[in-house]
Amino acid sequence: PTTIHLTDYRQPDYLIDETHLTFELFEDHALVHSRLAMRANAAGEGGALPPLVLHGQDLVLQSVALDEQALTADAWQVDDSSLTLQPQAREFELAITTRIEPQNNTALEGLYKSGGMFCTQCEAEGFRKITYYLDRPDVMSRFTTTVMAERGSYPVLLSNGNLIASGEHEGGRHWATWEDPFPKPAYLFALVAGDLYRIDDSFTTMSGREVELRIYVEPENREQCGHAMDSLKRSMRWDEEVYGREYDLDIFMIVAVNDFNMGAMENKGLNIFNSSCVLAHPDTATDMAFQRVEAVVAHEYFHNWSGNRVTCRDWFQLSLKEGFTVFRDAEFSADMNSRTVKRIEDVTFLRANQFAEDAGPMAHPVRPDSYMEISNFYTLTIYEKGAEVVRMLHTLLGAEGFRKGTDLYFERHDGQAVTCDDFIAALEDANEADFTQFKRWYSQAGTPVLQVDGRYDAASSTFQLLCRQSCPATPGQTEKLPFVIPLRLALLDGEGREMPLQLAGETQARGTETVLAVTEAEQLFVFENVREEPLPSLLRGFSAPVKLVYPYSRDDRVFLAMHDPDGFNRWEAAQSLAVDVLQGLIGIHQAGRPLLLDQRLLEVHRAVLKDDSLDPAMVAEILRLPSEAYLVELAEEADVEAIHHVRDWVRRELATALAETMWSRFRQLGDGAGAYRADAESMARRSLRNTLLGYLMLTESSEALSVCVQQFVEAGNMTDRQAALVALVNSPHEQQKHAALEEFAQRWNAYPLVMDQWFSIQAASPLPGGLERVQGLMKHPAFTLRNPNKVRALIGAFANQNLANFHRADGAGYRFVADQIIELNRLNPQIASRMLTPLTRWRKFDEPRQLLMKAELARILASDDLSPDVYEVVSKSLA
Ligand code: HT7
Ligand code: ZN
Repeated sequence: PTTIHLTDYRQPDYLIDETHLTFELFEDHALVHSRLAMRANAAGEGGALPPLVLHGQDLVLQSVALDEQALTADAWQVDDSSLTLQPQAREFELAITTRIEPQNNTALEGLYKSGGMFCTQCEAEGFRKITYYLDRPDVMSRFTTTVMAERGSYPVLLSNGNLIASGEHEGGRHWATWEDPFPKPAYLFALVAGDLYRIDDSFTTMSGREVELRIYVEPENREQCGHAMDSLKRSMRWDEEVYGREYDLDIFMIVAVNDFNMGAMENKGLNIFNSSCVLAHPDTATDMAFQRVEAVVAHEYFHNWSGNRVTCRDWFQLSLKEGFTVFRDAEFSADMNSRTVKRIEDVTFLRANQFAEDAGPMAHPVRPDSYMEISNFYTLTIYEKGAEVVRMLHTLLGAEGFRKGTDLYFERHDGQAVTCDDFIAALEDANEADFTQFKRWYSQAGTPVLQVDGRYDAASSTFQLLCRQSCPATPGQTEKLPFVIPLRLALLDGEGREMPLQLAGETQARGTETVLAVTEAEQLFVFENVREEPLPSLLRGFSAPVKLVYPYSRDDRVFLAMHDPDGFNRWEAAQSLAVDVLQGLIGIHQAGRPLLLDQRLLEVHRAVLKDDSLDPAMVAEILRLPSEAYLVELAEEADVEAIHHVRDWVRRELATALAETMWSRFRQLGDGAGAYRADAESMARRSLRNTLLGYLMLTESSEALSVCVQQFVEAGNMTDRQAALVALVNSPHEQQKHAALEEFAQRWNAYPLVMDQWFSIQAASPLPGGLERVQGLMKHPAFTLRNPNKVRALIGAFANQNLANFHRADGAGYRFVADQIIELNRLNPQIASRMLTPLTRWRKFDEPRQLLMKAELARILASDDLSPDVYEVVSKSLA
């Protein structure tokens, strides 16, 4: 595979003003007829016309006509990836017919079949698997699409935009024509044909237009769409209120499919969703699934402006739409639920996963410089770090300034394909700001380290904060220049109250919380009139995606965990205390000395458990110890056995010592009876109660076991039932565990998404014999490597969430995952490539494990017919 560089970007030689597509769909093939109104892009007449090079892959070319004249085969050249011909005029009509086989498309890119339905996935470069085209985001065209299929099996025929005509053909076939008035790049094209049930609703926009809302699902899922529809309406309202963005077509459709490589796709007017991100019913979906549906529906809807109306010039700019849209959906979720808890969840995820990516062999800037396979760059860096970068801009400008900037961005670039620089320029111009240095966040990879030291001088009543920043080397980038790091902070007095902030050299006081912009490698900030030695509360709300180092003692962390008025930093203090305690104990365990729990951690947990004023979801977050993945990320060399052993030991110690307090809080939270409610308060209650159940089961008391079994049997919703199942599966109670697993599988075997949970719970269980259990489950009739959700549920959960078993010292876990990747490489390269991530992290582990992991990567590299997706990740991770 070749490497594509950002610096090689050139404008397209030709543009496509109109795209007319006709699809004839059959069981064993599809014919795609395209008619393109094209013109040369270069200004002016004169000069030779360049050759027209269209993208195309896995296509059988049937015919080509230029201005209605059929061409003979000597007038074009075709290879694996393109069709080249020579236009004779600056403006012309090109007509092409291709033949494809959607029923054999297991890569789920282009036009494929999911169950009995035809559907498409064109981002990033899937359209070229449908027909020859200029498949690049800066070529925007008005699409008209006719879909023809047999009426009995495919009564519903959909594409982007508005339905403008439909009719019958002889022999039981029918057709429908859709017209999308908005020019769009090919990656936003969509088509669906199937036997689907339709749920209808409507939304009146802020200007009073009525929009038809439709969700299409397989008929048996029709009761599971209410939450997605509510989420959609709330998203539409929120985008009007917060960003002034109104929906533009008369119809908005969502279709749920079972086989999908990612979460969902924002095709114009016709979003296609992984069914896991649409369907939610209390009987079958957990609270987490409800929240994911809400977030993904919002995310895809928000793309209508941040992505569709204003799109990316090239794929190096992917974070322009993804980072911004993740930021928008995170703010939406924060407004719909608890803001602090949402932030805690996102920061936890970022630190355990994106930080690891930024420190690994695939590390890349938010705007990468090069790639081999763009599908590999739908990463946590593009999405989550990209969203943090937008969040920092929001922090620096304030909500009002940020809104002025986004208004200008949407107004200035509506209908265009633009760059991250254009986004920044709009924010700058609307605010008279200068983000030249800030833009280093787009070009430099790696997680910066922000080292802060504080010194109080009682004589002068000053408090000095010395900030030093650095950023580790990443592939291709050894030296980094200083970033702009927004540091939100307060100074707390001995009672935990925020003190007034007065910076030396400034006349205006800054209130009791401020944001400092750290811009130098080393920078001193001096606060004056500080009446007593403060304890700083730093990086509040995780105001920048950095690793903060401050010489807090454990007592300082306890104090902040108990007193910081900022909820996020209270959690952060408890979390960092737990990290410190766990890291200390890991060292003690490695030295073969007996473990002893620091009582301060226990007392913090006891105090929050007893604090009725705290949101129960916050209590649950504080009680949840740092994950094994995060501890691996923080370690220089991760000792998997020690990490697993010590974390498990601390959980048991906490459970034993706090059993009484936990029982009383557990009972006080009620038994979950009564109608299920998906509101934040009810979810918070279930979250804490089930966290406590997990702890109480560690005490191995018969009472805990019977409460857990009872909850499993009697639960009125999937959240409680699943929490009980997890606790049983991870317990030593073999009989109850097997009975529960059996009962669960029997009851839910007709529900693929519930069975995904069943696979995943078992795959993630750290008890010995995990690999053999997973190997056994691969043979279960509900499992198939062809369905990405199943692969993620079983192989993904095993490799990412089951540290103890995946990293077995004999390397059998690695061998198993490598075998699956080799098989998946044939079927679905995108999914194969994603499954590689845990193996690419080999540098984190001890030498024997490094050798075993590298050997598996080398075996994959040597296997036949390697896709560019897998090749890129394996070769870069071994480099
Ligand atoms: N913009 C969408 C990206 C996407 C995708 C990319 C590669 C392969 C398959 C895919 N399915 C969806 C999703 C989003 O961020 O909204
Ligand atoms: Zn997106």
